[in-house]
Amino acid sequence: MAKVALITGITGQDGAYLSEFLLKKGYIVHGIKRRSSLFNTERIDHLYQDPHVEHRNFFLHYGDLTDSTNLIRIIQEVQPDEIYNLAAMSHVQVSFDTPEYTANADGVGTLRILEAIRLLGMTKKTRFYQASTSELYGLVQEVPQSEKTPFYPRSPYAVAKLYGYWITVNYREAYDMYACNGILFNHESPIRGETFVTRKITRAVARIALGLQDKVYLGNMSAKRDWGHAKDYVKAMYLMLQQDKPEDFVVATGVTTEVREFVKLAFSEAGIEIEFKGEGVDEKGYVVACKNPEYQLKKDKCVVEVDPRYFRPTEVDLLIGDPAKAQEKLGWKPEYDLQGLVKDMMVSDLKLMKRDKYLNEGGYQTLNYFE
Ligand code: NDP
Ligand code: GDR
Repeated sequence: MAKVALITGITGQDGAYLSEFLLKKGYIVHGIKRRSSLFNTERIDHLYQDPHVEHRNFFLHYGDLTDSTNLIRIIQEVQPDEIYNLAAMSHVQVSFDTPEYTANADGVGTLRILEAIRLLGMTKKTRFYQASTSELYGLVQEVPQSEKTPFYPRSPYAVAKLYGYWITVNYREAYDMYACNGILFNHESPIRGETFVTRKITRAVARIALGLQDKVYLGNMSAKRDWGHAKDYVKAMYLMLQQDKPEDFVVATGVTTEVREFVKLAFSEAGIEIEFKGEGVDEKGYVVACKNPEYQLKKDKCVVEVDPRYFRPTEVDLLIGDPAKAQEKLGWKPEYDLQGLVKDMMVSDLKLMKRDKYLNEGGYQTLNYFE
């Protein structure tokens, strides 16, 4: 019998990669998507199956983490062997604008699913994965951060996720459920949301190279993140649910990099060398050399500026994870390093922006905002 998985947040970056991964493993995959006034399934459209076709293995259900009865009904109908709770208002800066909603969806939303499993009498059948985050560490206590490092969340998002983390631990201990937290450090990809810093950078670099835009405005370029590839990280989620007993795991590369270094690497993938001058809000990035004859960028052109609107009320300065436990117990090993990640994202965004340029030249409007 094929295993059945239910993925919340299936339309997001991780939901899309996890769906592909589980389908390849022979799972029947169900996902919860939100109703929206426009189609919001671009990342999983290649997996879509017409409801009129027989022998489907991919199903979508309308739902929302803020709606208990909806979640109970879907879980009862689907009878999943595994639930991956990936749905969340996942943008740290936006959580300062929508703190109450973020608490409801990211914090209480986790409780709603756990409680649905319990009320339906499925605690022995259904294994549960919670998308916890390195944002829990927040204010630096120690590095590298491991499963034993104390938490100090620094945003409404991280505080909501702290509730999600502990309620998962509590249901595991109180009801003997197979429930785990994956404490995942930042992971990116060509389908990363356009407003997270890596994707904002790779899209902007591609647009600057192609002459579609002049420069990119960023916030705190001194922040350091441990960036991996989402394709590698969804494998760790799956592995966490295949063990003899449920445990929490850090998933990270163990390498940390400044935002400004990521900017340099992205430009470098396009054959453009840049250097930063100045400090704080006056720091700017200038072209040193453009080795790709396809792009017309002059030396000394300013291509990066700081805009304080992207500063956060409280920032997480340094994240670097210790993936030793995941490597030892799960046998997890990433295939991509940072260079490979940046290359994958740049190849994809250059292709996408060439398409946009072509469309613009034909008189069609394309997405051109960067908030
Ligand atoms: P995305 O923002 O790409 O995807 C989030 C998903 O959640 C989308 O499908 C979104 O739907 C859905 N969603 C948002 N709010 C609700 C709601 N109220 N009810 C139902 N669905 C909702 O995030 P990622 O794929 O990058 O991350 C997956 C999870 O992992 C998130 O929980 C995130 O917080 C967490 N995480 C991510 C890390 C990363 O670096 N990517 C690191 C650590 C943790 P829609 O498409 O309609 O917006
Ligand atoms: P993060 O990711 O907050 O770590 O959360 P993000 O890419 O938004 O920010 C990373 C760092 O870059 C700095 N930064 C900017 N960030 C954005 N978005 N836009 C900018 O212009 C900019 N300039 C500098 C930020 O200040 C920050 O320090 C991500 C999300 O996926 C969460 O859901 C997840 O839990 C964590 O990663 C792990």
